Amino acid sequence: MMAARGLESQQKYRGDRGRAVVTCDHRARWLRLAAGFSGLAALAAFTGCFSAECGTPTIGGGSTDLGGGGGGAPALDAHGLAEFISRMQPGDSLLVPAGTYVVTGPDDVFRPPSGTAAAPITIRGELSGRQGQRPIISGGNNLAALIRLQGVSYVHLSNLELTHDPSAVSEAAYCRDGILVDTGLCRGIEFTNLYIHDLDEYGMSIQDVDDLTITNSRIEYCGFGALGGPVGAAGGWRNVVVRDCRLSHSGRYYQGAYGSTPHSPRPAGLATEPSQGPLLIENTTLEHNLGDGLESQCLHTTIHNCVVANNLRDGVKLSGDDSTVVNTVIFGDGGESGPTPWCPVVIYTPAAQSRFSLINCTVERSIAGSYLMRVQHDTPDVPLRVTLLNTIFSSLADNTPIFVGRATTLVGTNNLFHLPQTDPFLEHGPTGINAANLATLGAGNRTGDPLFLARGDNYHVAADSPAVDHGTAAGAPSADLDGTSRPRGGGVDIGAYER
Ligand SMILES: [Ca+2]
Repeated sequence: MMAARGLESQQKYRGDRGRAVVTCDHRARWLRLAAGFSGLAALAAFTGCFSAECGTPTIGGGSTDLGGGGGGAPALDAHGLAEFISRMQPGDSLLVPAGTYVVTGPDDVFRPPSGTAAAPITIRGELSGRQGQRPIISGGNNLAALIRLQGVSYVHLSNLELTHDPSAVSEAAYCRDGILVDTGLCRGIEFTNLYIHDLDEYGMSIQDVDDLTITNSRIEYCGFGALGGPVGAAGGWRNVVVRDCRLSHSGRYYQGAYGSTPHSPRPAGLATEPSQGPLLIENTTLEHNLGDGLESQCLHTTIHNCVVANNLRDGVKLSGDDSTVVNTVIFGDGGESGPTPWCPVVIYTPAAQSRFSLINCTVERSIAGSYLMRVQHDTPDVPLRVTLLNTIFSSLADNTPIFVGRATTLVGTNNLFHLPQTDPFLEHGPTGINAANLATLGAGNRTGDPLFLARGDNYHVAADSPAVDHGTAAGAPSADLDGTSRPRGGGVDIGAYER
């Protein structure tokens, strides 16, 4: 049945679908792969490995078509690709050509098998055009996901666009997750240069993974969130890196409709369940999400060089021990105006003595009657250790204090506070801190207008800002959010940017 359907589909899409090119290290492996592929008999003959890919020029000089626009061979559709992918073996590399591949049912879902550390499974889209257009994998019929990894290891995916089928209507256009990582621990996974958008649930739903890297990817307009997933059964997220990504506009698309109505309680840019970590989020922008920008319940979370902006609910929300935010700007109200329970920074956990740090961050939000930061607001008697270093806290609105639970040990060094309409601006249990007793917080703290170049947009500071040269070098990162080395001028600046 599968073979017949594959060929039928290939003929149906003949001429307007791309060519799939498989490359591999060894001719023998390729032939074995080809022999097992049900639709291959009618396709173009093997001509050798793609030398640039396999690095074996004695074999190379050609490529193998799984179908396509040339030579009268039938093109391969999503179903054929899915079948082929299911037969890949460690070390195999599949080049998915330019084109659109419509996933119409569960049999079309890409389910790569495991590679090995030395010989991963590689599935790479062929970039086309001046804009580097990726092959598009689109789907509908309320599919759970377009790509599914279940307990597999050493799979590398790159250069693909995943979305719903824009040519379909109503349920035929419903598509839930882009990539689903569930049912078993996945290891050694790399996702690079993916564009995932306009899906009903998650861009990527990730349950249990160890050693996952997501780089240079853009995930937006997913109904439940860009990166998220269910509670893990094997430690959740471990050794996860998210780098050079844009995670935005979560909750602003659902089943064909755009708008500002949330369809999940808190569609976030990134949200994890409790996990072992570590999790590193670096050089990544999380903005315009209808839920939180970023909520990590991973132990050992590091947020480095990120911009978290204009999210409707909390900006950065942390609950895992040993979590740090560095060189990160957190700002914007997401369209909220009145008092809200949402904050730019929230720290909460039932785990006593958990440690959290903000280092060279810039935190700004001006919504009257709302906290600028909350630490153990609901469980003030559970003690934490919180360090605030070289960080700017700014709000122009009335009554926008920083709240820190009374049992928490708070150490603040060389921070700049500018909350002119809130006195005291920091509530630490029974202690109210303002300019008069700021020294009780620690050394080097000060108050004053940071003189942002453009509040709401550009959080670099003016040359005469009180942030300039008033940070401490001890514990400061060696470069700022722009990559400019620290210190410059007369010393380290307070905030995410050095001038
Ligand atoms: Ca400086």
